[in-house]
Amino acid sequence: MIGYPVQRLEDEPLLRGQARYVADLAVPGTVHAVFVRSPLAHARVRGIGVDEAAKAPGVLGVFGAEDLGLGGLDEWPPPPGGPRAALRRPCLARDRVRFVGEALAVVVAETEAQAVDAAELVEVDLEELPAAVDPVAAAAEDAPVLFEELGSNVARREVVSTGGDPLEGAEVVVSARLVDQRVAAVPLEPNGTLAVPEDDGGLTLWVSAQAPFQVRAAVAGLLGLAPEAVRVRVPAVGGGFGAKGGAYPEQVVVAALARRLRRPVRHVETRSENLVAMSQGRGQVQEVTLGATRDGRLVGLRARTLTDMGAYPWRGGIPFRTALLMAAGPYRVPNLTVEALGVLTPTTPIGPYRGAGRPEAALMWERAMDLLALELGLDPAELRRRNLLRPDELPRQTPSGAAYDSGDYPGALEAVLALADYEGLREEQARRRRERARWQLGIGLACFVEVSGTGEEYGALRVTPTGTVELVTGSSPHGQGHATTFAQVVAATLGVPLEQVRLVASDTGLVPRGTGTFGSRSGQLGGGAAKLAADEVLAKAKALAAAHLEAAVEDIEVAEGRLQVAGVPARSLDWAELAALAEAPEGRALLGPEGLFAEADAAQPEGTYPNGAHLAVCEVDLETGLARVTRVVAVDDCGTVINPRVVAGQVHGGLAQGIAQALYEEVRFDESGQPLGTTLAEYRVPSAAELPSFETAEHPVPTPRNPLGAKGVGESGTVGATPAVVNAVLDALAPYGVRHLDPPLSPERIWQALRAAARP
Ligand code: MCN
Repeated sequence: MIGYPVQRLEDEPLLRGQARYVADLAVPGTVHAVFVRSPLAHARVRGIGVDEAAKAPGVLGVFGAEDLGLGGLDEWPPPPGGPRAALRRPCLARDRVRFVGEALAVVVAETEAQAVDAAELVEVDLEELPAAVDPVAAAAEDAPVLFEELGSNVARREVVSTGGDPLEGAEVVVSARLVDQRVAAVPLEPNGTLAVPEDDGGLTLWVSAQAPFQVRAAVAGLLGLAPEAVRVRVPAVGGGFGAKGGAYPEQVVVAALARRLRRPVRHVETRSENLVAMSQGRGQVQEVTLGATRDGRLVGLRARTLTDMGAYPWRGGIPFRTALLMAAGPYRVPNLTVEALGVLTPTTPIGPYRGAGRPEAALMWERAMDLLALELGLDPAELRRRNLLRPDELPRQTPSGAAYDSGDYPGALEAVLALADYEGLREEQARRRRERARWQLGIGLACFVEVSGTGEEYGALRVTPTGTVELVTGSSPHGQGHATTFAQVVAATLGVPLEQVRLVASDTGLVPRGTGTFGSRSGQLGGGAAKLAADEVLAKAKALAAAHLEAAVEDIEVAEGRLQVAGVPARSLDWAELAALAEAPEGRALLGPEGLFAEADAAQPEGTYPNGAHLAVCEVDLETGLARVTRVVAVDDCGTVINPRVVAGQVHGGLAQGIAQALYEEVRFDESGQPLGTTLAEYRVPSAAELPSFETAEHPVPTPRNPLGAKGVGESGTVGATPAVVNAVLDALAPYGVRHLDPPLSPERIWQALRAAARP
């Protein structure tokens, strides 16, 4: 069962259009909320006029911050001194707005159309304040500040260092300034909330989310309710990609409205709303210097990274911290000093977006490595070969606090080179260069290590009277295939068919506790907890079977769908019979009232470190600047693979998003903080037509840190693909004098660079 490419069990309703999302839920009497959002990036709120809106047809109420009296959401993870009250993200802005799209007021009406019309009538009186939109400008000492209490826009500063001058002894040094541009998560389904007041004074909250317990904690906390009084339920989710990982102000407001009005209240974002209100990702400016010996051995890294956190430090601390954690990359780099700044700007808040810090670190390392290879006149693969950590150098503690577990980084590189026919590609490239072909070929490599699966996760297993095995998990799947892969883990232990395992998830009324699905954690931690619980249930069932079949416990073995006395299929019990026995007096005497039930909290404080080597092949048209990706070969190490089909699917999704960042996507603002492009006509998300067929392979080295040996895989595609594609395009352009370009590598950017380089 483990390692078998089982078809996903959860796909049928999704493919048939039968899955229900927040917008599809039909609760009688539901009314609709529409938010009034700031049209300015940075302004003082002088007043909000609601009289006209309140009189509009169908309107039940118009509410501002004062009316609802809600507090704010704390920054996560907190900085060393704990979260700062002054920097909380308000649920509705009170006297200041700090980004275009920040919610200022909310209108509730019987129909959505009425609420939209009435929201137009709300008069917002704002006094525009100066804004430093560019994060580098915002970090300057004389920049206009977003929070007077902070006195500066620099919300975080951390330094990791091995001490001294990291470049001392370097014979060759390369430097670059790189911009890892801001991107949007763009899930097919935007954020949505449906809050239903219950007769007992509690609340059921349907949300499109990745971590229902985080939403419950925030909503209950801000509404002054006991956590149990808020039941958070997650129906089908149309993508989260990290951006649905935390609690949003809008969720708290909708919950407060349902209690205030005693009506079910729904809010679902429009696409344009989503492109300003949902947290965005990346947004890092990197100044990097790499030193090496003349024969290409790394001596040290010095870097200064500036992470745009957007208007509130709310969840921008996650990518900020992870990028720093991964500062040592997959290489043997004896010395490093990295200074990381987290800077507030009057823009949509930054939060975790698939990869959340690791793609930033990988782009920095892999661009710098290619520039170093160019400087040394060494093949990029050879430079990496000389510096990748070997298996015997792991486990390893890095100066930035990462605890690499296991892996064969050079093996993954050799595998990708072989799969791609690296030599053949270089020959083809040389041919096109010789012939001065219009379409030049570029080959890009990215070697990386990333972090996954920190913290803990809950799992419980119960055998029901029919013999169905119910697995309760604290993870909250939204596309990752947990119903399939967790069932494989349980089936592998208990010997039951997959269809006999039922996953219970994403409902705080049915799951006692949980962390959620993000940080590529669920396979190893949710699956790991399922494994621990299944082992315990199996031990209980074996004791029960031994007593009933009058055999020794050691002689009871797992057979297909049953337990039997070793080698004697006639003396066996199926799981329904075992469940009945557990309920009978002898069973109760043996197992206690819990019967065939076990629960576990899988914990993994150090996390695990997936790694891999990705190779991209691009063709670049010298006449138009168009770059197209013709091949992506990805070799990944996610430890023991539970389901190769699911893993390949996860890698495909990540690669698509990584390529999208390399070539197409970018969130841009003008100098006053107005977003340039809040529709999918302007924000360029590629479709399958722009992407090649992916070639993926696993190079697994199990981790010793969990019982499955699994590392994460949900994000690795985004970590490797962006630098691989950027490196490929720049490899094609290298003979034409273009040293570096920041993504997205649009035809215009490439064309301009070619023209500038060609000028004498
Ligand atoms: N798996 C496996 N063998 C392994 C590791 C994982 O078979 N060695 C399986 C797991 O059991 C799980 C899947 O692969 O079914 C992904 O596992 P994992 O890497 O643990 O990631 P999570 O399940 O925790 O998912 C989170 C991850 C993240 S962080 C983002 S962002 C992301 C992603 O998953 N967002 C997604 N994949 C997504 N896929 C979809 N469809 N939609 C999103 O929003």
